This record gives sequence, structure tokens and C-alpha cells, in this order.
Amino acid sequence: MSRRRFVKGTAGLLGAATLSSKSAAAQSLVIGAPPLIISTWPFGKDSNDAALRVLLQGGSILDAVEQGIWVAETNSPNKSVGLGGNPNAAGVVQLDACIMYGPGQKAGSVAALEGIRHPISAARRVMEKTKHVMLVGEGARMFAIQEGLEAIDVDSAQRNEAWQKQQMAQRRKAAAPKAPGHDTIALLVLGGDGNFAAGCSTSGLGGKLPGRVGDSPILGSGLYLDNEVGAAGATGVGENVMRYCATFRIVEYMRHGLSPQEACVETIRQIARVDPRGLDLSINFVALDKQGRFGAAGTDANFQYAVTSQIGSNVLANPAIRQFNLMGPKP
Ligand code: SD4
Repeated sequence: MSRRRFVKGTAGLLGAATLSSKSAAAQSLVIGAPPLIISTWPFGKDSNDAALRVLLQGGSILDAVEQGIWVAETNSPNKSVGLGGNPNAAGVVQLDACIMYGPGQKAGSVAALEGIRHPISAARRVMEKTKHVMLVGEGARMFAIQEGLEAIDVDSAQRNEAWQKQQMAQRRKAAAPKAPGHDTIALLVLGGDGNFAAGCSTSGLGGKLPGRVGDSPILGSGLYLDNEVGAAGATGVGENVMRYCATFRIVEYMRHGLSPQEACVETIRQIARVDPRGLDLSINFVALDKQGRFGAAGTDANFQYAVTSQIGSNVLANPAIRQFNLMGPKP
């Protein structure tokens, strides 16, 4: 289904307003009645479809988030999610993930987690089975194993050897390794009952320093929701997201009346105004509000996102952020 037919068709179904405002930034995109699912990047579509299947079979919105993200963690074609993701500078894959649940503002998170097949499940277990919100590194791995999650061996001797080699190579080149591409999944669900759940999972930036944690497992940075308002997720260079609590900002902008897309654009606008790298920051966002409106915006021209409801599932293009007057007055 084409993007136009998808949006137009759904608008007709609900009699909802679409594409009607003063600028592209003010578009209010609607895709039909909840359940609604939105996620980052084209590969998110498979996760969305899996999440929808869970919901249609009577599963909870948390099950939908978790099992949707399993798909990306298992066969991500992009090498940035799950154990198949890009390794860090020491040659080790370290995974970050978090999950949030609207009722009761619940959350769980894991960071720099090694050798666990589904970090999103570890995050969910942290939320549901501990009194904590975030576990990192070896503690997170031990917890996941204790919870019976699928694990692979992490050979520390091999790891140290890889690290030594990497250090020597780096010294020789006197330069940091170039980070390969990156594509995190952030997946947001608005259930038929009006409640939100959301999750985020990544192997982070390839070539990162061991122990580096990105925005993805940090609440309010890579992911945030407020059950009264909406949810937002991020992908891109985490350092440029977490310094601004970007998804928290997006949700707060929605609380104060901006549409999801306006909120994404306004957040990029604010960050681009204070950061000298402006639109070269590689920050991309998706958002979904309580009324079932969705939106996205990113500084990466190739950023795309997947949107799914019972009437269809589609990959949509990044609303070309460069056309907006980011340095001008607020929308
Ligand atoms: C990180 N934000 O670790 C993640 C990487 C990412 O698309 O989103 N890639 O910085």
C-alpha cells in the first residue's frame, strides 16, 4: 500500500483529519483505531506485524512490545540489534535495552549486557521482578541467566585478547575506529484500552568504547512514555540524544498540545539551535499520542519508520527535516 493511500484510507475510515495544517511539520497523521504500533526503520515493520499478531491473539501490550522486538533481536538485517550487532572496540557485542509500561509508569532497563539473546526480555524482567529500574554489565547478565533467559558463553580471555589487539591497532593508527552504520529499534504500542507500552533495543554504536552506554536504555532519552499523553522513541547517535533528554521533551511537547510530528520537529529544532553540528547530529524520532496520531522526524535523510494498525502496515519516509525552518520561530 502506498503511503498516501495508507494515510488517506485510514483517515477516511475514521473521518479523522490528516495532512491539514499550515506546514508539513504540523501534519497530524492518523492510522485508524488502536491498537497502533510505530517503530524505527523499515525493519521495524516485521516487529510491528509480530506485535499486532500478539495483540490480536489476546496478548498484552507488554507481550506485543517484547515479542515484536524479539523479531529484530533475532534477525535484524542491519547489524545493530541483538547478538548479531556490531561489536565494540574490543570486539565484543554489548547490548542496551529498555521497556516501559504506561499504567503505574513502570520501567526496566539493561545496559552493556553481554551474551543474552533477548535484552528486551531482560529489561522486562528487571521491571517485573526486581525493585530496581536498571541493571548493567555483569550484574545484568547474571540476572538474565538466573531468570532463565537464553545466553551464550562470553569468553573473557578471548575478550581481553581482542581488546589488547584493538588497543595496539588504535595506537598504530592514532585514530579511533570508524563507527559502522547503526539502526536501533524503538517500538511504541497504543493498546485498544488506551494504555501505552514501549521498548527499545540496540547493540549501540559499532566500535564504541567497552562499557559505553547509549541513549537507548536511558529513560527519557532513547525511549519515554506517559500514559496520559503518548510515547516517543529515538535512533541515531545516542550522545546527541541523551544530553537533551530528547524523548522526554517530545512527550512533554505533546502534553502541551503539539502533534507527535510537531513535537519531534520541535525537539530537533531545539537541539540543532544549540549544537554547532546542527542537522548533522544523526538524531531521529518516532512518536505516538493518546489520540492515535503519530509522527516522526530525523536529521538522517534515509531515516524511515514503520506504522501498523489493523488496516495495514507500512514504511513511511522521514519528513524531510531540512525543509523546516529549524532556526526560525516556533511552529
Ligand atoms: C546508540 N542510539 O547506542 C543508539 C544507536 C542507534 O540507530 O540508535 N542506532 O547510540
